[in-house]
Amino acid sequence: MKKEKTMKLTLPEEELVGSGHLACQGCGAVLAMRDVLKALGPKTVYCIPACCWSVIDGPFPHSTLGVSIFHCAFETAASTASGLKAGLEMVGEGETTVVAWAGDGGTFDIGIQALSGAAERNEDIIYVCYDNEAYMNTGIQRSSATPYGAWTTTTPVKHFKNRPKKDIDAIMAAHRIPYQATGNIAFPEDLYKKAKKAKDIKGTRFIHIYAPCPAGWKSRPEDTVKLARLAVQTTLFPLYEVEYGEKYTLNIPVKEPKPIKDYIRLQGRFRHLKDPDIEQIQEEVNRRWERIRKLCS
Ligand SMILES: Cc1ncc(C[n+]2csc(CCOP(=O)(O)OP(=O)(O)O)c2C)c(N)n1
Ligand code: SF4
Ligand SMILES: [Mg+2]
Repeated sequence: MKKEKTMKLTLPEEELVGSGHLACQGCGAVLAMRDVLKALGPKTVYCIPACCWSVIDGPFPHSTLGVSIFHCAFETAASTASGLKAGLEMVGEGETTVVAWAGDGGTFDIGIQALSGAAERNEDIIYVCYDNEAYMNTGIQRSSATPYGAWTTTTPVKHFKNRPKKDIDAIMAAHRIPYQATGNIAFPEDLYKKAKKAKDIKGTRFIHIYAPCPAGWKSRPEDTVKLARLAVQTTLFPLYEVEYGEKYTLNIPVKEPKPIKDYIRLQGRFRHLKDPDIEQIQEEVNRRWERIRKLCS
């Protein structure tokens, strides 16, 4: 009989995400929070705008998180976090890490003005975007992070999304902030390391985490980690860091990329796509991967 391979994770065992949260089964956003909080530790304050995570946490006075949360308006994650940090400094709590934790809608779309302002001022905050590629909390509407070809309730099958995903990482690199990185829940040690590194840097830090959503992607909850891994193995979502908008480092090299079809066929949101549509997506993935590889070389 073939012996099963087992792998021991090197993450700390202490959990700051408790049981009893309100997320759907297989929610990638919860795994993202677990990995990041393990790195940041209890001396952290979160600022969460309207998104799935403002519900997942639980109704007041209960909370699944072992740290304080300030729930803010949808468009204000970065500006509220900047204010929180300034206030904490004034009362002698400047060592507390302040995190703005927002979805893709709150980051790529409605919160981008506040985020751009904070990044340009180099506010001393960590901004994390967990990207599930649509407005999930309000019923799966398309955002500018939704990929080409996807079904959502506002891009129905006959009019599937025909624009590419916005390149938020390039936008953030243009701000020349001290640190930014992409992260993925299927690579917890890489994500943990990045959050830890971000914690020790001053100024604006941005982490963009790929977080599958079975409810919105029409995927099986048990495929969440597999899908996230495939996003890296197909080079759809490369894992890299950028310092000051210039120094790019590739963290997970991919020697023989898997075909994007393997990733697409596991998700109901792409069920309507025909082979030529998938070939078009493959070409775009190859083109973008080539660009990132050049930047990282
Ligand atoms: C100004 C404003 N507009 C719209 C809403 C309604 N709303 C709440 S959460 C949400 C979707 C958030 O999407 P995203 O940021 O991607 O997070 P997700 O729900 O996917 O986790 C919307 C549209 C709101 N709360 N405030
Ligand atoms: S809708 Fe998606 S992101 Fe929101 S809790 Fe459910 S699985 Fe998580
Ligand atoms: Mg979203």
